[in-house]
Amino acid sequence: MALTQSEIEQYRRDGFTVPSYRLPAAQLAALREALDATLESNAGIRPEKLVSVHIKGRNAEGVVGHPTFLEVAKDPAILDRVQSVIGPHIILWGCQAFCKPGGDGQEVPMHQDGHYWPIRPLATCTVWIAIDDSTVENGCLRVLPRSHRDHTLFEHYTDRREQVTLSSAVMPGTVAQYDVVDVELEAGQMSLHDVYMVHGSNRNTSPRRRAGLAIRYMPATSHFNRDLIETRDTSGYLVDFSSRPLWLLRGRDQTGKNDFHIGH
Ligand SMILES: O=C(O)CCC(=O)C(=O)O
Repeated sequence: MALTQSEIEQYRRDGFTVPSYRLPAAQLAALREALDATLESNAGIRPEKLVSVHIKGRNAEGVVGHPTFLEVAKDPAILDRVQSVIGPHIILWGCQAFCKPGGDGQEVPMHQDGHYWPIRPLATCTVWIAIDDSTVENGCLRVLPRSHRDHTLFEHYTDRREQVTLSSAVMPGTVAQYDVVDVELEAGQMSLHDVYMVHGSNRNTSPRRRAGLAIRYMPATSHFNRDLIETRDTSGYLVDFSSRPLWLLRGRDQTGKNDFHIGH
């Protein structure tokens, strides 16, 4: 159930891959149902900003989560693929639904996730699952292949436009050498991407919704250091790492410093 050799090679070379694996139909239907319930219980929140949706009840970041997202995040078929790229010691530390409604789905400016995250050494594989078909028309994920290669954090600036989902964006000039690739996925397909890879997505001006679930896994050879980044809303919504629960899903904590009690 691991990634194939060519999928692993693409992940290492380009910073992302789209495995041949797809979610079974019943799991996809459960995800859709969970998303619908989550949209209903978070009517006051922009649906691109459903942070920590895997946490039951109203979480410290103001979102009411749903248990199905946590179930999917623990799915062995997904973990096997994550293990292929980050190794056998796996911590689940985040999960966000990015749901762009038809007609007014927000842009996610091109960025590197590493700027936001208190993980040292910086490492994470994001599994991005398409809950709806995700196409150029409805604002699919866009990536800059190979931008992860040197493990460089490029300079970012604050994007002050109101209608964007993240307010930190990579300085366009710093990544001009990379070509953009649109990652079109059918519902149930997924991509995996590296923490250093530059990515984002365009607005959804089509009539069709584009929802995706981004699940964040780090190797337990890194430390989720809650003291590094204070609770703040500088990314355009509240992010509270101080109370984020961590789940050790496979292997052992290699650092001896990760806390698996906080937030549970
Ligand atoms: O869903 C999107 O359009 C953006 C996702 C993203 O930025 C992420 O997974 O880090």
